[in-house]
Amino acid sequence: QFQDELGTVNASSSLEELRRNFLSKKGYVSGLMKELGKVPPEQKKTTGQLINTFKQEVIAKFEEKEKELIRLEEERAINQAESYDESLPTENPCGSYHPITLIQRELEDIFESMGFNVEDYSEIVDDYHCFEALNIPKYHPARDMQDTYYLSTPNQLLKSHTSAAQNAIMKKYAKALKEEGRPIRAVFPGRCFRNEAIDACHENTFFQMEGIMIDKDISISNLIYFMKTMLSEIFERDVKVRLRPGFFPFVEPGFELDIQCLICGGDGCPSCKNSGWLELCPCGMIHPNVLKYAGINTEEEPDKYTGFAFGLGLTRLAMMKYGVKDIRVFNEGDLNALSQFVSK
Ligand code: FA5
Repeated sequence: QFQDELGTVNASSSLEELRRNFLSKKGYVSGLMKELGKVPPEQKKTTGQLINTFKQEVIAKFEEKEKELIRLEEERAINQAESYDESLPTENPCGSYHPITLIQRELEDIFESMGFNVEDYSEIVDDYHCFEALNIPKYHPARDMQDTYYLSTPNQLLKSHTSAAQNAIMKKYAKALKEEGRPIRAVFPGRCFRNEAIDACHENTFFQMEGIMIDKDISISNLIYFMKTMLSEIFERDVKVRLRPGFFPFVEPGFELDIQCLICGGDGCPSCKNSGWLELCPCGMIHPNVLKYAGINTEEEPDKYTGFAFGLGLTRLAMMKYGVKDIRVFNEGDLNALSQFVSK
């Protein structure tokens, strides 16, 4: 009877019921023990042993059944769980690139087609590379131009501008310039961090793309040519820009290159802080000290090589190119907003 009833159990609740019927105080096994009194004395021992063996068997079978039921219930739960089939088509099978990635890649292509190398640089930098190698000595007031995040590790900070990579990249190519006469042409995009008051055109985390070109006889006209080419390729239409003097210790002369705001057409709006213009790409001729610190010009021939540098605000360029009114959109991670952009 026990075997038959055990065979029909298919859930832990009915197993419990069977256990009560057989093993509880009022259950079948206890009933058998009570019946032992009625057995003739010479059969008591063997009958008692028999009942005990039966009880042990019942307990063992219960444990076995219990394990089997747990296994079956787990299997059932796994089968019922929402299954994931990665081969099924989805609504948006391609995903999408972040607009900053798109514009960065476009720019990399443009500059590569003009012979520039694309370089990468760390986001954690030291004081020397971020400032001193750029002609900004310790305690120089120009350090206040950027509100820098310093790390608790001594002499480590979050890159506040991509110019922090200039010295290392100049050194990387200095030998080929001096020994083989290969001009240095490099762009280096990167994420920058500043403790900024955030508004429609300022973020504390934003992207820049730095560019340098160094050779004999590089002049402001080369700089203007490359800036114009880059802007006309990116916008594929006429955009108004203006060049005005700007101060950065690592260039001399230095310029601010502003773009007329494409959100308001120059009338003034929150995206350009109502000025009609947006600072986009400061630039200038690389300061002789910066070239000297990178080992490019020697004491004997201090002016042999000249070069230009620019620090393009990539996030602001993306605002203008894609008509994004508020820079915060780029960091908010809202897929509805960010998945609308496609590359050319
Ligand atoms: C610099 O960072 C210089 N290193 C640029 C440079 C390089 C000058 C080489 C000369 C030669 P500035 O702090 O102005 O300069 O930043 C450059 C550009 O980055 C700005 O014009 C702007 O487009 C962008 N930018 C700066 N701060 C922010 C910010 N908080 N949010 C978004 N974009 C910013």
